Amino acid sequence: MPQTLAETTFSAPHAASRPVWTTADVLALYELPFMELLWRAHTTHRQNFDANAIQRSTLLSIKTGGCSEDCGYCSQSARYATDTERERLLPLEEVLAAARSAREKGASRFCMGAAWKSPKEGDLEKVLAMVQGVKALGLETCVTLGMLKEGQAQKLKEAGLDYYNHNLDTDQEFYGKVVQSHTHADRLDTLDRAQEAGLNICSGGIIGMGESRKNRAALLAQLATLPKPPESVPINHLVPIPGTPLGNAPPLDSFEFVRTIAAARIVMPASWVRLSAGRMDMSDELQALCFFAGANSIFYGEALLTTGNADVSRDDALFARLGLQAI
Ligand code: SAM
Ligand code: DTB
Ligand code: SF4
Repeated sequence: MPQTLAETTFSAPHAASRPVWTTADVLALYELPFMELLWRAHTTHRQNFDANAIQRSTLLSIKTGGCSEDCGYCSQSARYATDTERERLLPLEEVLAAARSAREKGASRFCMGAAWKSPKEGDLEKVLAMVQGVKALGLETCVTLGMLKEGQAQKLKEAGLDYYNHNLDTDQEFYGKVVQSHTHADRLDTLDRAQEAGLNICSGGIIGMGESRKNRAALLAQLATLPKPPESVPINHLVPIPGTPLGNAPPLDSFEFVRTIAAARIVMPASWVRLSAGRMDMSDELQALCFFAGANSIFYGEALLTTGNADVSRDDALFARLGLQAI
């Protein structure tokens, strides 16, 4: 493990001297006894955040389906026969109405997702207007539009965008087994462009695609050692989509998912770690364990992009039962 664990856990967030996590270091965290790992993760969490406060983001798919890419987990790829229908880019007014409704329900951030390999210039102009409109409602803004070309990140920044979401999804070694139409290096280039433009980045991955523990550790090590760690780290549990190559992926041990949240918290102590896709199928107890392990953000609302999410009423009841404060 880098230096001593105490140094790792207690070092100032994003300090110049932040530890350089290797895959072996992160694997060593995964291999700790479960209670030890949870204790260390929770301790780190408390040193950096209010452990009883959970941030809530609401997602909206602004352009659904018909994507040229072949990501093996995705309902929106045009290459697989899924139930997702191709739709056009939503009109501005529809997006703003959804954002107003999310604000009324208590979300603090509004995330807009598009099923694109990368945005065309004309489409980007329309998204810029959406970002400006949502921002004017007093919400934080996030978009996920695929790969960004030179200058596009700058335009998003100028429009007032707070976060750009672009997940590494899995480590370099496993990536080619899940996606062939673009590379892991392409994903890193986009993160680089977004960070260079001064955007906060939201980048994490999907767990449960048949990757090994070493692949999971390598993903976290890579995220933690980006030039700047992502401000937001979504940890998605694969939602198996019938018709995709991963529609029948073998189930993952829930404790391995909790270990991933805990390891993410330890290696990225000052980042928001989001318990993302897959919550609908998780028990309240499993979610509570994830919050204890350091998850402090969720997607809040009836839907993710094309699949369902935990009901708002269920989330409200869970927050009340656990004494969690929504922020
Ligand atoms: N097209 C853009 C891209 O690929 O970056 C943005 C939209 S894409 C749907 C956003 C993210 O959703 C993916 O990077 C992946 O992490 C997540 N995702 C997609 N399908 C998923 C699934 N079936 N289960 C869990 N996460 C999924
Ligand atoms: C992220 O990491 N997960 C969200 C958001 N960022 C864009 C998307 C989850 C998608 C789950 C499958 C679906 O609804 O299509
Ligand atoms: Fe397209 Fe994004 Fe889905 Fe890949 S994950 S198929 S790029 S929408």
